[in-house]
Amino acid sequence: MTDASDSSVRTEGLEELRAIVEAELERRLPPPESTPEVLREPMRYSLVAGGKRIRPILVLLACRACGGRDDEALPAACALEMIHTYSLIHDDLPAMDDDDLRRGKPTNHRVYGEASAILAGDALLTHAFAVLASDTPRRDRIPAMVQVLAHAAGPNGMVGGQALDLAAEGGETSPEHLVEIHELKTAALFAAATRLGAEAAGAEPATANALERYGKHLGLAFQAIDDVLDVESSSDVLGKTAGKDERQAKLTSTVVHGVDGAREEAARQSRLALDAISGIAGASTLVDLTEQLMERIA
Ligand code: GRG
Repeated sequence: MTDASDSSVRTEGLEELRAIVEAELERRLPPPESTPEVLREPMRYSLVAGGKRIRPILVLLACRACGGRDDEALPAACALEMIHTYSLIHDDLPAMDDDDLRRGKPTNHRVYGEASAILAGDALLTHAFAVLASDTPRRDRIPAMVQVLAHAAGPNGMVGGQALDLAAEGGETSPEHLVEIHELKTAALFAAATRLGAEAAGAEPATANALERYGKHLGLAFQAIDDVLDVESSSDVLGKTAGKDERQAKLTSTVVHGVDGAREEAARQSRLALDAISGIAGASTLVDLTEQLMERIA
């Protein structure tokens, strides 16, 4: 395990952080002996399918920034990635975005059928809370962490954002409505990631609040870049279908601001993110991560 005083943290690349997360995700799937294989297999298919693992990496880095250890943050990191993965499985269903490609592979329902994909998503969502509540070492922080995760994933967070996103197709294009959707659909999980990392380390409220604010602005920047990449990149590079937002008449940053304006908005949000953590001495890796995410091509 790495602790915050280890100077190699500064130079550790995203690949190493990803490898830590990958190993833990596999380990924290429900056990094969007590889980129906017809359910475990589609859960595992999407969970270990790759992906950038940005949200769990944010949990780890926020925890380290507060002086915490990786083992304190890993249950929350895995729980968050399980919830994110469930959301992707359900988002790809025919009733929602009806997509064939995710993380460079056929979508869950294309491989296992719609019913199994719905159940795999349901099971990942529920199992996430079991992992968080059972495995988090700082037992006193668990109630607060469960609340953070539930709030970010539910009707006042990601699911609420998805509902507004679907309802906005072909409708009103105001910047205010766009921000409302992006805050819920994307930034809520990013803010939860950094808050959970802080809580896992037992951080003071002011530090946890600053990290949460960082996560929210980073999430808004991330979504603006995501909208640009949907226009400018290809399905091969992204590992998911490019150009879909326009075909589905989605309300995106590029619709509201244009491509250049969306990049400017991403830069503005990333500056706000960095401002939020400027007083946290251990946050230099989050500064590096912010810069890398602004330059991402996939
Ligand atoms: C179906 C409840 C429900 C929610 C769906 C996450 C989501 C809400 C929909 C997916 C579509 C989308 C564009 C969401 C915005 C958040 C986002 C950019 C997701 C993709 O996250 P990445 O790029 O994906 O981190 P990987 O595959 O790298 O993990």
